[in-house]
Amino acid sequence: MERRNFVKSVGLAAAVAYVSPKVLGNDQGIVNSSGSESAPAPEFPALPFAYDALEPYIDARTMEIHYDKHHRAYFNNYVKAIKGTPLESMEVSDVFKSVSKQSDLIRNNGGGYYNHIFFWDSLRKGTAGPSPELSAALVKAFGSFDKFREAFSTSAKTRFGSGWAWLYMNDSKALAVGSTPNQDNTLMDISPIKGIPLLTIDVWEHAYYLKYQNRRPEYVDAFWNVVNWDEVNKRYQQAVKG
Ligand code: MN3
Repeated sequence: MERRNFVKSVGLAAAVAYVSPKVLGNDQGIVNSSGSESAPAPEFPALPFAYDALEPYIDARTMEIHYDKHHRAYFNNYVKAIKGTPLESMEVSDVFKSVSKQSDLIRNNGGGYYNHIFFWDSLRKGTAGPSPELSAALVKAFGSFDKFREAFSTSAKTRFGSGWAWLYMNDSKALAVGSTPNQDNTLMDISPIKGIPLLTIDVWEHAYYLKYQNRRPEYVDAFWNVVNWDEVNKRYQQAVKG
């Protein structure tokens, strides 16, 4: 399955895509007693770049462990947690809309599954910057691009403990920044900051400790060298339309 299709399955677009049961082995796609096939589990998404693609800002060893151990564990635990439940046929982004009614297992692992995909797609070296439309919206909300960057960075640097900082479009269609604890995100009904996410940074220690140790501010400052503005611009366009 193409990565593009997978991204749709976690709710960044409309369609749901599944890996064929054959690929996953014989415990998937089992025909139940009513004769209908249960939903096969989604496939763990490929990392959209090589482990060393973001060097020296984010090192290859960190990327490998972060993706292959941390992200994979959230994914596996989420798939296990929803197995045999009505959530199995739902996009994870739709599960977030009423995640307050779900277990912590689903909230934390669903968040970890989704947030990391969103984070990987937020990262790439060498993109040009915000589009004229996004730039105008950032200036409107924050006064200038530099003030936006400062607000986002401060949010990331000051999030106590583990979590994420976000640029998002709130319900009034204005851009805002803020942070969420643990694996929460702005799509969750339990989040005090709500809206369509546009850009994120993971500030869990596992995202930077090998290279930066306790120096989270250095990692946050380095992050700006690898923001995938092409993706952020695209998300902004979609958010404005939606
Ligand atoms: Mn992480």
